[in-house]
Formats: sequence, structure tokens, C-alpha cells
Amino acid sequence: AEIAPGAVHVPDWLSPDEQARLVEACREWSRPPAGLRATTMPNGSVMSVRSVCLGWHWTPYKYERHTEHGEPVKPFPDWLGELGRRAAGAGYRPDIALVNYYDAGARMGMHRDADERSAEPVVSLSLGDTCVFRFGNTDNRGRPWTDVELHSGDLFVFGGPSRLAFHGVTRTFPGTGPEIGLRGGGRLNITLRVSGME
Ligand code: MD5
Ligand code: FE
Repeated sequence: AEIAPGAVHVPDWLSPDEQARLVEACREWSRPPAGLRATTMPNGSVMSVRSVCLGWHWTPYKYERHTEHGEPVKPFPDWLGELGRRAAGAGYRPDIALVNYYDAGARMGMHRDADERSAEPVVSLSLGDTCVFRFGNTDNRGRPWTDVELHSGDLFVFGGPSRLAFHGVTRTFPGTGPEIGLRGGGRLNITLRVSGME
């Protein structure tokens, strides 16, 4: 379903086996060094979502090859690029993966993803607990917005005019995810992006 121009939601895009394989990959990527951690914002607040990056490390508001602790960021694997091409088309060449982990209380405030130097789409894959994804407008963090439930296995592609729309995650529904190896529950979101760097 096209939620807005360029914003396409494909429910149930990943098979249960693919979901389980991605969860296992996220578990590996989450290990130190350069593993899962919470990001501290410039105002000192700590994000409730924890994240791990592949390819390029995001820290507000830029991408670097090393984490804030000087650890080299893990490589972006070829197979993940192939998955991205299945989602966004043959010419898509992502070089960043940003994995977000949401525990029962985690939220993501309204923001836009404007730190990539490329207008290529963002591919989003949801795993585990269902969430409410708030898809806003391109002007400000307020209304109008559309609330969409994202379920485990769903694909979202944000391209064209929706690439710079404000968006966030207002809540998750603990205990709603399928048995895909996310022990302890929660929600994972993997975004694939094109850095436009180098
Ligand atoms: C999430 N992640 O569920 C979301 C899904 C992030 C983030 O927002 O920055 O890691 S990705 C949603 C997204 C990406 C790019 C553009 C738009 C939405 N959009 O225009 O709505 O953890
Ligand atoms: Fe975002």
C-alpha cells in the first residue's frame, strides 16, 4: 500500500525463516566492539532505543567510520545489499544498515533522516513486536500524520517525496511478536541506506 507518494508499505514481506535469520544476524552485530548501545544526544538526553550500525556509524548528526569510542564500525555485508535490491530495485546500492532495538518502553520521537548525502530510498524491515509507526509530513513534526501498525516481517520503502518526511515510533505492543528468536521480546528495525559518502 502506498501510504503517501513514495512511501510503500508491504506487510509480511519477509518469511518467518528470513525473519529468524535476520534476528540471529542482529544478535551477532550487537556484540562489542561497536555493538548495540544507546545514543546520547547533544542536549545530554539518552535515546530509549538502542542501536548498532554497519558500514557507517551514525552519531548525531553525522556518519563516521568509527564509533564515539573509536571502534571501527562493522562492515556492511553483501547479502544485506542483495536483500535491499529485492526491496527497492536492481540499482539500489545501500552501504549503511542502522539496527534499532526497542524494549517495551522505547520510543522514537518525530525526526527526519537528513544525514545521508543521497536521495536514494530508505528500506525499513520490522522484526518482533508490533509498533505504531507515525508517518508525518515534510514541513514539521506536527500534524498531519498517519499512524500505521508495523508487524514483524513488514517492509517499508521511503523514497521520493517521503524520503524527508518526519516520522517516529510512538509505542510498541509487548508480547505481540512471533517466535523468531527474539528472546526477551522487543522490536528490531533494520534500515538500509545509501550514505552518498566516498
Ligand atoms: C524504526 N527508524 O522503526 C524507524 C523506521 C530511524 C528510524 O526512523 O531513523 O532509524 S525507518 C523510518 C523512515 C526512514 C526514512 C524516512 C522515513 C521513515 N519517512 O520518510 O517516513 O526504528
Ligand atoms: Fe528515521
